[in-house]
Amino acid sequence: MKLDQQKVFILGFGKTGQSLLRTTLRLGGQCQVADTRLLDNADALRQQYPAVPFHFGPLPENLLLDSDLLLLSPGIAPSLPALHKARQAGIPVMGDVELFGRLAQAPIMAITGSNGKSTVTTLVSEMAQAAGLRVGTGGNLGTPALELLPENGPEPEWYILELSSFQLDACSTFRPRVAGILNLSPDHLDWHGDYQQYGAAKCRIFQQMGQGDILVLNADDPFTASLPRQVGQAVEIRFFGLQDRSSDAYVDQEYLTLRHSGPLLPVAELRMRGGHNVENALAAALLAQAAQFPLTAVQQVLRTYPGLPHRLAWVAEYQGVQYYDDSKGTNLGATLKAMGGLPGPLVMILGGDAKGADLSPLQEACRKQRAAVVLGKDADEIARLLNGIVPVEHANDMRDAVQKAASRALPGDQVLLSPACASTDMFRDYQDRGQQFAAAVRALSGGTQ
Ligand code: UMA
Ligand code: ADP
Repeated sequence: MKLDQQKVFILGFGKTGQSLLRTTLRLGGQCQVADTRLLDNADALRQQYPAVPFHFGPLPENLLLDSDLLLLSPGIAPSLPALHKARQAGIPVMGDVELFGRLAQAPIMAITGSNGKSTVTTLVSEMAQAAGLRVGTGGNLGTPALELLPENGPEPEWYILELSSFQLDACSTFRPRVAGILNLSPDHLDWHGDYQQYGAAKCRIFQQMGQGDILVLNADDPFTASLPRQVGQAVEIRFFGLQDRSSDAYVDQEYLTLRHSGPLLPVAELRMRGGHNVENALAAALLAQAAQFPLTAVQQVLRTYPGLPHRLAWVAEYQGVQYYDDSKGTNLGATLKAMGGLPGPLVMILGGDAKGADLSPLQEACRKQRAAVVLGKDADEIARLLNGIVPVEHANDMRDAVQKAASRALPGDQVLLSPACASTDMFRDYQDRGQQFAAAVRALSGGTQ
């Protein structure tokens, strides 16, 4: 693919925008960049790329109309007026994953879903590496897909990508050879407009798949279980499902089992904890099998991989109370799973940016819990929901939240940070939120922060 002399406009200049700029300059494009924020490092960027015009701040509606191609960062919502106008004018638009798919030669495995993506992507990548394969792993997980393309030298044997609904929404010809949709529950509704469009974006993962390709779906999830009628006939579908023995991966007599290979290992030997991680293990094993990674590597990783930080991670015990960090619980579905993974009673720390979601199912989930502490942008809304169901306290920051949670908890309880909300209204990101939680927990016992 060449972009010689083409006028390319890149929207958003975070990690992805930078990968788009490096790639399109290499392909010969004449690039401009716009970011609707006033970036602190604007001067440094202008010095680094003297030939590239940068636009910072609100976008004039006609700014993009003289372009041959628009390249989108995932965070750019379709409702942006300048983008809408450019689309109406017929200017081609694509995201970084679409561009990546056009440039990559090696086979691609792509994983999406509302929850469990990072865990499953990391597990499969570890399995491939344990088998001695060279893989490029990234996407929504952190490293932009385009950064995985080698400038010189051979490509990896597989690319393994975690993909968000934002990234998939901007795909049109992207074709993974193996793909997985893990589950669907409401998230990012402010960006997509509604649940149906959110689901439709996820479905773009299989729309170009064909002969010889394999799609892994969750038999226990109503959305993914209903997908086969939308999938092209040439695509082979394989299901994972906790108890369903007609699935291709399931649990039988306490063993994780693959239908075509037999028992893998006892559930009790899985290093990661929680029922949702049994699902993640089944999904990862099925994806690895679809890509023909050796089963010994699959077993080895499931036995040893401890799980990613900030996913239902035990932090400390203080005065008989266990503290858990599930800061990556950024939507309702994730938080409900995390709550179900602990015995309770729980003191919940909830709140942040709910992204337009209806969090009312928290009422039922909190009914038998000890208390809730709320913070962040949607704290008032969550407090209103839980009023009369469980004692609720407001907190100003994470330290305050942990102190209030500690004063409510009784010996034997667990304090769980699983906010059901994004973090960026108060924290740099979910990692920062989880680290502040752990520091505040340590401070309870007089430890340094
Ligand atoms: N920007 C605008 N206008 C907008 C929105 C954003 O100009 O309307 C600008 C911001 O000012 C900022 C830049 O765009 O300078 C940021 O771009 P971005 O939001 O697309 O984020 P990146 O830094 O490129 O990171 C993205 C993903 N972020 C989002 O989808 C929001 C990262 O996922 C991903 O790891 C990275 O690409 C590499 O692929 C993060 C995420 O929160 C972890 N993802 C969501 C999730 O997991 O729920 C989808
Ligand atoms: P994602 O990358 O999709 O956000 P992660 O693997 O980072 O998923 O897990 C994020 C959170 O989602 C975890 O902290 C946990 O609360 C929840 N979770 C993980 N796996 C699942 C699953 N299979 N089903 C539902 N919730 C899950």
